[in-house]
Parts: sequence; C-alpha cells; structure tokens
Amino acid sequence: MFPPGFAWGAATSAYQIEGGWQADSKGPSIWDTFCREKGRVFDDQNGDFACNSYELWEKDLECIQQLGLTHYRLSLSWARLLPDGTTQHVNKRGVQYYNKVIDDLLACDVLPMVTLYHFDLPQALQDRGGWTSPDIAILFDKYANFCFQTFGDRVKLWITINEPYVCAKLGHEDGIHAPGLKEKGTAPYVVGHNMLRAHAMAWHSYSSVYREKQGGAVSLAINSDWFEPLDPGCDEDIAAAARALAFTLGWFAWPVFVTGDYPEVMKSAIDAQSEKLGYRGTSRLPRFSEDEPTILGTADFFALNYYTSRKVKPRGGCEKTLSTKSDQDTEEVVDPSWPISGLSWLAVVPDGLRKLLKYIKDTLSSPAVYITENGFSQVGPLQMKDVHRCEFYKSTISELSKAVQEDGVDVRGYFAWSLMDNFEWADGFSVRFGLFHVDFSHAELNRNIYQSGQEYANIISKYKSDQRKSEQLSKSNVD
Ligand code: GBH
Repeated sequence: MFPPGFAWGAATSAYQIEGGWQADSKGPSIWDTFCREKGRVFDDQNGDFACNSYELWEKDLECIQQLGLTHYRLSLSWARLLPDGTTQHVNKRGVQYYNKVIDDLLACDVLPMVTLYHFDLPQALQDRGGWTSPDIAILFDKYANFCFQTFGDRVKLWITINEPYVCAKLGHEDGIHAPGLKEKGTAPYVVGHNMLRAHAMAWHSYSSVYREKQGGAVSLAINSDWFEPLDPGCDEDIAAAARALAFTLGWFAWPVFVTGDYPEVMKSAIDAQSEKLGYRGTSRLPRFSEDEPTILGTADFFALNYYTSRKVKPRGGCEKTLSTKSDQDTEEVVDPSWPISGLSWLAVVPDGLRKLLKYIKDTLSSPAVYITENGFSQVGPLQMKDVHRCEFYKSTISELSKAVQEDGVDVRGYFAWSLMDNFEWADGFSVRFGLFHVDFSHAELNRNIYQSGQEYANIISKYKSDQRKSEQLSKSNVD
C-alpha cells in the first residue's frame, strides 16, 4: 500500500563500489589514504578495485533492471571529478563516467538520486584542514555548483552530504573512519557545524541559480537509530532517550528543519559538561553566524538513513573525559528480543523505522521523507538463500506501509542499502549488505542476485502491477 509514484530504489556510494582509484587522473581521497595505514581496515583491505563499477557499470545497470528499480541512489567521487578538490582543474574523464551512468539510467527509465559527498573527501582538501576548516564550506559549495551545472539538467534528486553524524563522530572522534582523528568532544562538533554550513550554502546556490530551470530537490541524508526509554515509566530514561535523539537526529535536523540552531538539550548538556570537566574557552559547540546564509529551511525533503534501534537509560554522568558520548550521557542497550544481523550494532527492529517516521512527522512539521538507506548485512559463510534478510525486507516494508497508511507519514520512497556487496568501510569486504552477491575472489567480479534481492524485486513488481490496475480502474470509471 504505497502512493503512486513511490520511489523503489537501492543505494551505493562511490568509494564503496567504483574502484579505479587512480584511473584517468582521479585524485586521491581520504579513504585512499586511510586504507593505506596499517590496521585501520579489516585485513588492511581497501577500495582500490572494490566492485570495479568504474569499468563494470553496465553490470550494475543490469542488476538495477533485474530488480525493477524506479530509482538508483549513487554518489559522486569529488576527487574523480575535481582531483585536487577545486574547480581549477576538472577531470573530463570523471565527468564522462558520471554522464554515462546518468544517461544510461534515464534511458532505462530509472531516476538517479545523486549524493555529492559520501565520506570521500579529496586528500588535497584534507591537507588544508578538511572538514575542521571553515573554508571547506566554500569549497564544497563550489563543487556543488559544478555538479548542479554539469548534471542538474538530468538529476532532480540531490543529497549534499551523507550522514554528517558519521563523518563527524566516526571520522573525527572515534577515529574508525577517515581521516582517523580522535579529537574527542571538540572536532566532531566543528566538523558537524562545517558540514551544516556547507550543506546550507549548496542548498542556497541551488535555490538561487538552478532551481527555477532544473526543478529538482535538495536535502542532506541524516542517519539515526530510533531511541526509546529502557523503562517507559521512568522519567530519567525518558529524558535519556530524548537526549540520544537530540544528539543524533536533532544535531542536524533541528538546525535545518526546526529552529535554525542546535537542540536546546544538546547545547545545555555540552556546556554543563565543559563546566564540570573544567574545559575553558568558548563553547565546544560552534554558533551559527548571522552573516552567513541561514540554515533553517535548507531541505526540500527529509532523507533518512535508518538501520536499527536502541533502548536508553542515563549513564550517570560518570565520564571523566570529554567526548560527544560523555556530553550525551546515555547508555544504549539492545533489547534481548531483537535479532542481531551478524554485525553487533545492527539489531533488527523494523517497527523502529515506523516509530522514527512518526517522530519525524510530529516534530519536523510533516516533511516529505525518503528512506535513503536501510539494510541488513550478512557476515560469515555465504548464503545465497538468505532467508533472514528476506524476512527483514518483508517486515521493514510492511512497517513502512503502516507508517504511510495508518500514521499518515508522507513517505515518497525507499532505498535499500545496498545494490550489491561492496567495501564496507572499516569492515572491508567481510560484511555484505548487497541485494546482489559480488564474487570478489574472481577478477570478473560477477554479480548474482540473492534470494533477498529476488524478494525485493517481487515486492516492486507487485507494486507496479497494483498501480497499473488502479490506473485502469480509475480510467474506466471516468469513461
Ligand atoms: C551507512 O551508515 C553508510 O552510509 C553506508 O555507507 C554503509 O555502507 C552502511 O551504513 C552500512 O554500514 O562500528 O559500532 O561504531 C549507517 C549508520 C552509524 C551505522 C554508525 C554504523 C557505527 C557502529 N552507521 N554505526 S560501530
């Protein structure tokens, strides 16, 4: 039960699938650098070749068609288009590659959703301070303008930045993503801030220069778990769950959708913790400047990456060191009844998606929503008949339909993560999220559909035939 024109998609990202890391004068990205440092990635693997989509794009297109997708979400490699990150030097072969991908999709009636930034900053810009430098917002805006200008005649759905939370926290606090910094409790807030500024500048550029002619829509993809109180009757747990939501979803959603600023509870918790731990100086959470383009209202829809849920209680203020986690002061637990997908963080909680969507509707004034990522991983021995993942997709999509039908959430589309097995960041190739299996042990890198991929294809084809029937019905009613 989904509305007409609903987007059925799958998602990927450039570094995770393309390979061709030095092909045709592509510049290095921070992930090229990071993977070369020993001990960063499972088995010291890297995305040098990955699924080799740079050369094997046609195989990806076959997978897309086999699933019957209406939409495909991909990301552009900034360093493939602009090897040193600036528009001083454009790599024509990179432009050609994405032109072909976009044109081929459209020729097959598949609409592209394009992400400008999915974790892979040009190394040349990291050398200038990366996301911790305020200048990055202007550089990103120039890159975004370049992309709107080059591809915007055909691309109508844009994501500026994928998961600023993950870049800020995993990349600059936990050090488990590139660039591998561990500046706890400080850099992540600066990075998040600059990402919001960069996103907003690009959105304003689109609105003032391209929107009228190109007619597309622009947002940023925000990842969040669903958080609920461990004991729903306990006030401390209720407050802790609210803090967890504020520090994950709210960090980026409040500035863009609600107030133009960070959630109050986040601001006060950070300042209180600074005080308590004797941190001097200006607030660790930067302020938005009145002299810059506004942040509020800079999204044409809500793009949600949802994977899992947690039950929350207070940590008890016992942390002695600065970090975003100690500011947040929560402990998050997995309910024992929730199955685990194979990855310890990925408990399977399909109805958490429905609850999160309801929360988004109620707190962010009912935005149009795309689920830009959702998925389930396979770890360990390969199973082509992946019954658990079939179950996962069926129940997730059923919860999604309840969100639409019963809760009235304006959901416009769903993108499964991921089209095919790929380079799963710090987990390398040990974790498989694909609807298609990729045989990384042979140079052909053949793609083969999993049972869950077939399940998803069946859901899509059922939707399409229902749509055709109801169109015929309404036509014959008119006659
Ligand atoms: C997505 O992030 C990414 O956008 C995508 O590229 C990736 O392939 C996909 O997830 C699957 O992982 O290691 O215990 O610290 C999802 C949000 C938030 C999920 C951080 C993993 C880290 C868990 N991610 N979380 S842990």
